[in-house]
Amino acid sequence: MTTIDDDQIGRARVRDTEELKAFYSELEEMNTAALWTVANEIEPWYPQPKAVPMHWSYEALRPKLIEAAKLVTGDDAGRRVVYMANPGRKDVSAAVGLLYTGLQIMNPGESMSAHRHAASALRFVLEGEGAWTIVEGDRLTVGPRDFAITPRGTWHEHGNDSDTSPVIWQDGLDIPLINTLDANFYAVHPELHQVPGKVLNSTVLRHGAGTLKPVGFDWNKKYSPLLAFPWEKTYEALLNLAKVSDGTPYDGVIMEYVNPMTGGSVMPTMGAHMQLLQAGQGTLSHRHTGNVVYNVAKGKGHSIINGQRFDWKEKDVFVVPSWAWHEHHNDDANDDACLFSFNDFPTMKSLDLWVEEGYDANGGVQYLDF
Ligand code: GTQ
Repeated sequence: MTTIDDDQIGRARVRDTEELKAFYSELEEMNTAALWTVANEIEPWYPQPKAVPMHWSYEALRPKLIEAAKLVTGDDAGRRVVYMANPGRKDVSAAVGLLYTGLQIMNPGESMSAHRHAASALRFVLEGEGAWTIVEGDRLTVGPRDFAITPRGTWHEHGNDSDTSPVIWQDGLDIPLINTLDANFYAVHPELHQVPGKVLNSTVLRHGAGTLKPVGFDWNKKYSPLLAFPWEKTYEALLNLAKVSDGTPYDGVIMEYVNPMTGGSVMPTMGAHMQLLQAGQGTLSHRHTGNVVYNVAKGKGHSIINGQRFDWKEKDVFVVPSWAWHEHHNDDANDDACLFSFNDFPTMKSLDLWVEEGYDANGGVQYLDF
């Protein structure tokens, strides 16, 4: 390993002089600059995320969502969302890294118009019984703790069929990433609404069998043809896995939502997990490239992120920036806790940028060089 010291040969260590300052001004007028004035900043020794670790309390935010539902109509807002603005990433409306997340509220009987974009989206339902979303003509009905995806370019629209209670779900999108890449597009549906097929949840009926793959069905898109992942099946799978495995030292019993055709991530830019921490369980700390947005699906506990403690309970949101040390603790001695999360790991991995290191049970660091 090299020494982290910028005053060495191989790093930029030119000191300012009057002559150099004049030279820099002349370069600036020519829309140029000297690399050595920025080199150490643009080539950091290790990742320097602008986003900071953050936690948002659902209890504190829920009244604001109810207020938003009175203040603006769905039609005027497009989507009625309060989003998580990381103090270090306000420039790109990101919650962490180049990931966006927000809490969307839909009043009883309300629906939002259909649209599509080059950014990919996902939802994790927090409350309400009447939620539906139509993705490429498939009408999906979703309830609390269900996970659903809206891959890039797919027409989608959302609504709430309940007569009595609002629907609140968490949106996750790669908007800041796609905008940073200057690759975003947006379109409003010409009819404002899609005509859904007669069969509800058709992608779940076709692809939701898990270990059984339909024969004679070709799929050449880069995202999962299965668009919704119900909580009951997810929790059952975690409980079953917990019978035969302790999971990983850093995450406990953890499973990835996958594209059933490939076993890979649900979308090419974003992946998602559900993990289970046994009653009283605490994990070892690790860090890796890649950013993660969490929602507490069940239980209460705390996470330590770069030395800072964040206490969480059901429906809270928290984020772990790239390369931040993190560990999770279930603070309930009698019941398990579950964390839903989504991430940019597929982006990191497909660009060959994945690096990970962690503590072992003896407190030593398993260092993996990049
Ligand atoms: O439902 O597609 O929270 O386009 C932000 C932007 C949700 C959506 C958001 C969006 C959506």
